[in-house]
Amino acid sequence: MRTIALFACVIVAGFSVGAYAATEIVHQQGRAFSAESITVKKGEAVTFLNDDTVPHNIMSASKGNEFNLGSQAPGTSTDVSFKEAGDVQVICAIHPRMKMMVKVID
Ligand SMILES: [Cu+2]
Repeated sequence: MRTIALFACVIVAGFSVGAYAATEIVHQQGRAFSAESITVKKGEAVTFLNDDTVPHNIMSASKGNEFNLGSQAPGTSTDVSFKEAGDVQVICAIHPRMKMMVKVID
C-alpha cells in the first residue's frame, strides 16, 4: 500500500513539472478526468487517453476550440490541439459529471 501511495506522488509531481511539456496527457479512469484543469500553449496538443473500462465521448462547445471526438473506446487515445487562447470547458457527452478545463495561453 505504501508503494502505491509513493508511486501516485511521483505521478502527481511529474504532472506539475511537465505543465508546459509539448504534449499533455489527460487520462479518463473511473468516469473522471485525471485533472480538473490544465494549462497549454496555443497550438499545443493534448492527448485524451481513455484508460477506463467504458467508452467516453469527449467534446467542447467553447468558442474557437470546438471539437467532438465521438465515442472513444477503452484503450484508445486522441490528440486535440487548441487554436484559440481562452478557457475551454471539456466535457464527456455520456457522463455529465465528467468536466475539466483546458486553459489555453498565447
Ligand atoms: Cu464519459
